[in-house]
Amino acid sequence: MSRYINFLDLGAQPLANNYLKKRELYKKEIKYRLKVGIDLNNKLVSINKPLSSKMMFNNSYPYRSSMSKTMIHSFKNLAKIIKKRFKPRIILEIGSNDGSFIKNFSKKKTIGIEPCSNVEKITKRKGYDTYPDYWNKKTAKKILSKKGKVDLIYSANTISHIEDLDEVFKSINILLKDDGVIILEDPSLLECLKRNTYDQFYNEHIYVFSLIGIENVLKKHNLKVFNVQNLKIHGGSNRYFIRKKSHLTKINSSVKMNRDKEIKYGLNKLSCYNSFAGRVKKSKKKLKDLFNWIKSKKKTVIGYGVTAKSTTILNYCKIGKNYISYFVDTTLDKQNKFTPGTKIPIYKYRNINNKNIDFIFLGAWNFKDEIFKKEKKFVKEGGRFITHTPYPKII
Ligand code: JHZ
Ligand code: SAH
Repeated sequence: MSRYINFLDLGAQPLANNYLKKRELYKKEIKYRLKVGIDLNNKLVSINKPLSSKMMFNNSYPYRSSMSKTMIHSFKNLAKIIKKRFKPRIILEIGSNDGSFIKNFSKKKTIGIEPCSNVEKITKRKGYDTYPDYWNKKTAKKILSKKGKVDLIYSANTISHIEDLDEVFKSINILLKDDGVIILEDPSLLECLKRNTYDQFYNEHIYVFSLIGIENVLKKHNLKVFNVQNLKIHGGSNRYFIRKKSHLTKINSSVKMNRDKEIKYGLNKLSCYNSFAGRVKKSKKKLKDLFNWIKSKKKTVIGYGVTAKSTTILNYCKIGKNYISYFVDTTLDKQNKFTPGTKIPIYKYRNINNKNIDFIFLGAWNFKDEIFKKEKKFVKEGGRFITHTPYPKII
């Protein structure tokens, strides 16, 4: 029997990555009620009514991994580790997006699975073997018949986007060699709660995983985590190294350490999530107060990096054009469009000019180090940033 309990209500939300064209501004947007809950049986935290994959991931998907140097470096470093430690002959990536990870390997060694054909094409054009498919048993069997079993399966920021986790791991078990390795990487629930980053919840993030949640899912598929790496990426992510139970040799001490850390924080108890929900409500009020104060001083705010996460913040806190004049972003498919729900214009990123801008709201707060490095001049000339994490403040 499921023991799923809602603990957070983030209100009516549009599709997080559905940037609006000018002609769509007066059309009714699809909205859904974003609630978050926990299944107390397996400790999986998820949004309560996931939308279909086809609705979210199709041939007009705008997200490109390559838009941040931080991601490019992270993928490059991981590729080095993989080559050195696991020496795989064939690697499969689930959710390969624009090829930012697989481009670190030779073309003969990789297979990419990416259902958004507009993005998949980018990698295919570079000569990589990619498939415009969703990851499931049918896809796994197709690859098996064409290529045989693979040595390593990598997936970053993707498994958390797929509702049926049993199907994910059954499909992995079809294609992975018995002594193969799985590496998964997703935002950490512990960091999300610690940093009050409630914006990790939106329609695409069906789950925000903890190690204890992941372990409960893997158990059913005879898979086991043998190492956990804590990463700074996306405001704190975990990289899980997994093997088939039958071929497990050693379990790194990081697994127990992370499990203990999560249990000590209370991730196995509902009370921990209820206090998080309380902090989120306070965060909303504080952010709104901050924006109102800035407005009363007649200062100008723009947004920097329009993210799926910022869709949640802006719609939950009801921050629209009256508070943020426009966003800038380097992603071609987001430019000259408008933010979902709040309809704030999005422009191509150009050098920031202090003359007309007093504050920058960090939509891409997860890349703040990269952005601060780029915008030294703005700060030197008196410009300031606004963030909502760990609590709303001016930096
Ligand atoms: P970023 C997306 O989330 C959606 P989002 C998805 N669900 C997910 O899990 C993660 O990605 C992986 C821009 N930018 O990565 C680029 C600049 O303009 O936080 C991006 O549009 N200038 C699949 O949307 C955005 O910010 C810069 O200097 O929350 C960052 O988006 C930098 C560094 C970024 O993902
Ligand atoms: N791995 C990249 C991209 C993350 S974006 C990175 O970490 O930056 C998530 C990607 O997963 C999207 O490109 C999306 O199309 C893909 N995706 C979503 N559902 C999927 C599914 N069921 N099977 C395979 N890929 C999926």
